Amino acid sequence: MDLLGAMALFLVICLSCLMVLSTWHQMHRKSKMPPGPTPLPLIGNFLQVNTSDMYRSLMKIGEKYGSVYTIHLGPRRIVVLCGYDAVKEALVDQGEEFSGRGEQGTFDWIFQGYGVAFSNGERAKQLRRFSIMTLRNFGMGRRSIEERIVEEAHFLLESLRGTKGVPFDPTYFLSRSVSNVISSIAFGNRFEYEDKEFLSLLSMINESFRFTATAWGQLYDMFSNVMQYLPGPQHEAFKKLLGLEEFITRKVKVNQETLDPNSPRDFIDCFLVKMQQEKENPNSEFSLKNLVMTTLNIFFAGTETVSTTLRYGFLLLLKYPEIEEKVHKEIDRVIGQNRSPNMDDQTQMPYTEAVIHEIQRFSDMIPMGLARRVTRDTQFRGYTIPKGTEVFPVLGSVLRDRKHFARPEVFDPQHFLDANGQFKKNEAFMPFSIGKRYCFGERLARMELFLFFTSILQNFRFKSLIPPEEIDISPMLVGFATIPRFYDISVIPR
Ligand code: D3G
Repeated sequence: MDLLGAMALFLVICLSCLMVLSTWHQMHRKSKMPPGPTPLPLIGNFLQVNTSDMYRSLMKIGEKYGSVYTIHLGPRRIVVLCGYDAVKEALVDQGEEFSGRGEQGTFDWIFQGYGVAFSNGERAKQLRRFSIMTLRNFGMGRRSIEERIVEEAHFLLESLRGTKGVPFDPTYFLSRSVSNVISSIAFGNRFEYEDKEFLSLLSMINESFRFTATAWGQLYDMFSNVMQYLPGPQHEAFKKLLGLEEFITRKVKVNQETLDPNSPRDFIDCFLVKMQQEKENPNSEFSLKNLVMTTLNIFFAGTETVSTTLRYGFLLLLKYPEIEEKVHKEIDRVIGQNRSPNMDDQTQMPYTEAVIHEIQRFSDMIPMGLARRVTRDTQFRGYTIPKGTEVFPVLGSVLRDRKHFARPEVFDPQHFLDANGQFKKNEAFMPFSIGKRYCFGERLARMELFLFFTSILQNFRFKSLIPPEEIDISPMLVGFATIPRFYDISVIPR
C-alpha cells in the first residue's frame, strides 16, 4: 500500500469513528429527552400526523406518550406540552428557560427573525419592553384606548344598521372595526370603512391567517426549508404578507418625513424617536427593519385574532339563542338603552363575562400556541431538553383540560360561573398563553371583546337563516389558527 492509500484508509477509519461517536452522543442526549414516536430520517414523524388536523394528531400521540413528549415534524424536533400542569410548569415555573421563540414557517418567511413576535434573545426583549410601554402610554394619553373603542363601536353599529335586516357575512364588518382600534395606535388614524386600500389590507391579513390553518400551511411549517423554493399556495400567502409589509414601509416613510419628536402621533413615531435616542448604542435593536416588522406584528395580531373570536362568538350565539337572550337581559339591567357600555360595567356583568370567556375558550384561536424554544439546556420533569429545542405549549389542550372544565367539548358559559351566578375565574383559561412571552395585547383584546360585544348586543338581536339545530359550530380549519365556518347573519334592531 502506498502512502496515499494508507492516509486514505486512516481518514476513513477516523471519519467512521467520528460518526459512531456522534450517533452515540446524539442517542445519549436523546435518551434524556422526553419519549416519543421513532422518527424516520428527513421526514421525522410525518407519517404519524394528519396535517389537516395537527391539534388532534398531537393529542392522540399524547395519549400514548404522556403530557410531555418529543415529536419530529419534518426536520424539527419539538417537545410537546399537553394539559394545564405541563404548560404551567414549563411556561411559568421555568419561565426564563421556556421564553425563546420557535419557528413559524409561514410568518418567518417574511419576518426573518425581526420584529417583536417572532424574534429571540436581546432583540425580543428590547422590542417587547418598548412595545408594552408604548401601548400603555397611548392608553393613558389624552384620549384613552377605551374611548377610542367606544367611538369605533358607534361606527360599527351604524354600519350594522345599514344592513337593514338583510343577511350578510360578518367577517369584514367586524375586522374593520377591530382593526381601526389598533390602526389608530399604530398609524395615528382610523380608516373609512369604504376605503379600498383598507379592505385590501384586511383581506391580506384574513387570507394569510387562514392559510396557516390549512393542511398545506401546516405542511409548510414542517418543510419550509424545501417548500419555500417549490411552487404552491404558500406563495399566495407570502404575496399577501409582502403587501402588508409594503404598506407599513410606506407609512414609516411618511412618518419619517413629517416627524416632530416633541409630539409623537403614533406607535411608528415613538419608535422613530427611540431610534434617534439609541443611535449611539451599538446593541440597540431599534432599527428600521425592526420598526416595520414590529408594526406589522401589532397590526396583524391586533386585527385578526379579536375579529375572528367575535365572528366565532356570533355564530355560537346563533346556535344558542337562549344564551343570547340572557346577555340581552343582563345588558338591559346593568347598562340599559340610554348610554354606551364602558369598562366599569364589566364587573357588574358576570354572565356576559362568562359568555365572552367561553367564546374564547371554545374558539381556541391559537390551538398549539406560538412555538417556544428553550434558551438553555433545561431540566424538566426529569428530562434534559437541549438548548434551542422547540416547544409547543398546546393551549387548546389547556382550554379543554378535563381537570379544569366540566364539559370541555361543549359550549357552556357555566364553565365560568359559580352556583350564585357570579363570575368564576379558571386558571386553565389561557388563550393569550402565559409566562414571559404571553400576549401583551391581552388587555387591549379583552377591552375590545367586551365593548364591541356588549355594544352590538345592546342594539341588536341576531337572526339565523337556518334553524339553530342545523348550525355547525365545529371549526372549518384547525392549524396554527382555528377558523370558524362561513355563515350569514342578520341583525335586527332591538
Ligand atoms: C401574525 C403575523 C404577524 N404577527 C403576528 C401574528 C400573529 C397571529 C396570532 C398571533 O400573532 C398571536 N397574538
